This record gives sequence, structure tokens and C-alpha cells, in this order.
Amino acid sequence: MKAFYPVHHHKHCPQKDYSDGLPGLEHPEVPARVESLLQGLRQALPIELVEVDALAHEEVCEIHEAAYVDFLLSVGDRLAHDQEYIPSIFHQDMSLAPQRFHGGMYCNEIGTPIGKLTIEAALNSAATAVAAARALCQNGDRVFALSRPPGHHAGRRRYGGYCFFNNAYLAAGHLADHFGCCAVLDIDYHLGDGSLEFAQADRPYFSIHAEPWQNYPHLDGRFENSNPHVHLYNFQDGVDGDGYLAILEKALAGIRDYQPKVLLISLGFDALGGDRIQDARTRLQVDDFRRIAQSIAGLKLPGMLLFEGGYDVDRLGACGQAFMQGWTAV
Ligand code: OKP
Ligand code: ZN
Repeated sequence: MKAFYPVHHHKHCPQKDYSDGLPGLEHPEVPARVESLLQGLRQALPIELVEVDALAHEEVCEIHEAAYVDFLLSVGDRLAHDQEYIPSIFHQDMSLAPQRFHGGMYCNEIGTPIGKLTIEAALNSAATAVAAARALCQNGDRVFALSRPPGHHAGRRRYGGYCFFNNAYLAAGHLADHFGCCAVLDIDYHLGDGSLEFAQADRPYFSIHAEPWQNYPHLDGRFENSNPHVHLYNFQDGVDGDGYLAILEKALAGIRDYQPKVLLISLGFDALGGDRIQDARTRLQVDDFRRIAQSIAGLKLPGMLLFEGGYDVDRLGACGQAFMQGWTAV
């Protein structure tokens, strides 16, 4: 299987995370995540690594507002290599304020610092999504985008939740144009509040996630979004593998109703029990990712896997390995 690797991802190395209303914690979205995952994938099956060096500047403008992209590109210019930008003032519209304040209208939280080379890495991450989607269109039956930083919290003009560009919907757009309906299934622990902005009939969004008031983004997409192509499934505190699989079956039934031609999986591994990101604990075990993948593979669709969250660096490889075992078993 081809795996698309963002060669610039190391340039994004956020320092402090202020997500919890506490003094800054060591940031969990670290470069080692990708390396650990890749190592695990290699243990499950032969991987043809495709090193992606491109920056998807033009492509991200297909789904993100131009002024938003321009703003993100400008942030690094003002920073030294060891500095990070976090907006300090937040309002709906700050377009009349000096540009360095504009982060406050493009972001609602303070856990997603931008370093000098962060946006270069984020564009490179988006480029892996595009490259993987193109490969799937050409010949593939299955591809993996090792995107980092992740993307499912990034909206048309909003970054946050460690995300800058919506890798999943960038790819889904290409896949839907080529194949017809592309179902997006997001199994990251968190609701992809960015992704749901992009859902439409030929690219519906299905997400299985922890209760979103209690967990990031601390807002339930349903309250703000009446899009009929957004399908949200919460699991409860303490959910185990069996409980999760029962919810997954419901989501898969919803996906089948669309008769999609291709599937994109926003693949986070942070639903694993013990992942430090969880504000409500699950009891999923590594092997549950094998069962999850096997259920999804029952759709028998060409599929693209795209890395989102997952912060237990020591067990990410094992999760990736388990997922691939299930994914290739059908
Ligand atoms: C990004 B992705 C919990 C802190 C949560 C923000 C989480 C962003 C998750 N104590 N901080 O969806 O994995
Ligand atoms: Zn997550």
C-alpha cells in the first residue's frame, strides 16, 4: 500500500498547549506521532512510502477563504524560529485591525500555536492528502495519507484544535469529482467541527466521537448546523469496543444509504483508552481498532485513510498495525 509522507512535518513542533484553562502543558501534537504510526503500519503490510515535498497552496484555496490563507501565510514572517503566535483578542470581524490581530477572528481557542514554519508544514500535510487522493483516482484501491498536522477541526476560515487546513475535505473533493459520492467517516475521538462545514450530498460527513460539550470542541455541531449531510454519533463515557462497534454499525448503515463510490476515513487513534487527550475516558483497546477496520472494510469500497489525532505515541504504532490488519482482512 502507498503511504504518503509529509517530509516537512517536523518543522511544526508546537511547544505549549493551553487547551484546559491551566498553565501551558507540553503540547501533545508532536512529530514523533507520525513516525510511530508509520513503524506500526510497516509491521502489518508492505508500505511503499511516497515522500511528499509539495506545499498545497493553490489547493487549500479551493476550500479555504483566500484572506484566511493569506493571513496564515503571513504569521511566520513576524516570528523568530523559537517564537509562536497565539491570538490575544477574539472578535467576529477584526478586518480593520492590523493584520497581526486577525488570528482572533480566525480562531476560537489558544491551544494551536503557530511557529515560524508551521504553515509550511500544514501546507505539506494538505499536499499528502491531495497526492493520496490523486493516486487513488488513478489506480488505487487503498492509500494512506500520513498527514500531520491534522485537519478535521479546520473550517473554511477557522483554525484550531491543532488543525490549519482541512485535509479530509480537500481529498474528499478530489475523490467526489472523480468517483462520485465520497463518504467521509471520521473516527477520531473528537467531533470534526471543521469538516462538517464542508459536507454536501456527494461528500456526506459521518463522525463518531465523544460527547462534544464535555470534550473538545466543547460545542455540539448540531446546534449550529442543520446540514442534512452531517451525521453525528456520540459515544458515552466509558464506552468499550463492543459499545463502539454497535455505534459504528449505525454509522455504516447511514453511509450505505448514500451508495457511495469511495470512502475517506479521517483516522484518529485518540479513542484508544488511556490517550491523555480524553476528557471522558473510553475503554477501547488496541485490538478494537482491528475490529473497527474490519467492520468498515465490509463496505467494500476503494478507500483512503487519512491520519488525524492520536496522542499516545508509544501505542500509535500498535493501533496502526491493528487497524491495517482489520482493513486488509476483508
Ligand atoms: C485535535 B484532534 C483535553 C485537551 C484538548 C484540544 C484537543 C484537540 C484535538 N484535556 N485539547 O481532533 O485530535
Ligand atoms: Zn482527536
